Amino acid sequence: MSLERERMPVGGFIFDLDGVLTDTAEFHYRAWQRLADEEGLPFDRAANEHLRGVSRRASLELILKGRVYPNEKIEAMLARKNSYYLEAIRAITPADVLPGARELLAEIRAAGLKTALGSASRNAGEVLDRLGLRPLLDAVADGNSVERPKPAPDLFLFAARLLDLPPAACVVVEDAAAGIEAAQAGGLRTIGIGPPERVGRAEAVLPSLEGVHLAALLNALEHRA
Ligand code: B16
Ligand code: MG
Repeated sequence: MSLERERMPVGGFIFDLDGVLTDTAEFHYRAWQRLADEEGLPFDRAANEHLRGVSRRASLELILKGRVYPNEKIEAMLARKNSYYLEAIRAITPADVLPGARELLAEIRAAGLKTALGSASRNAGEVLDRLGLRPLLDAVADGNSVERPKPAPDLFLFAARLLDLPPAACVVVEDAAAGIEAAQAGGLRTIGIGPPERVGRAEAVLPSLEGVHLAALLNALEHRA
């Protein structure tokens, strides 16, 4: 007797941006480091790891570690960090798509399944355009789409609605613990990209999308489900 639960067939994939389709983490890191240095706040690469997939405001709160500033100062710091980030992403080109990602998006669509972006970034649209990935996506959900950031499920539920699919028919591909948590809270399927220490809660884990085909994603889900 099989104990396996009946699963809804996969209808689409929702991809995170930073850490999955491209590596904007380095640009975020440099922008935060510059702000932290100017403000005399302790910050380094290890601290930056905790900001993966975390919204801009929540990231600043983590950096401030309970230090209290007037609201205007907080808003000014957020704007300054973003201006440093925007300056940096002007250098992004289609060559900055992570290995395997473009091919995988194209393969998923050729197979008749849907693709969406599910990124916490409010700058995701600009990054997508610079990468030349927009034509490979059926829908874009980003930091401007919903109020509550990851780990709330809202962003991925919004993306599933845009794809006109039930959450259980969508697979979220994520590199951040907050993103896996968000997807699971919304009842979406999950594939983690990166080390198991970070994304081990996902149904399946892959080191990257390099050389990964649709069949491998579906197989990985089946064997961990
Ligand atoms: P922005 P993702 C996230 O992107 C980044 O990982 C995170 O470091 C950043 O703070 C967040 O976007 C917000 O970005 O400041 O551009 O709105 O991984 O969800 O694609
Ligand atoms: Mg990410």
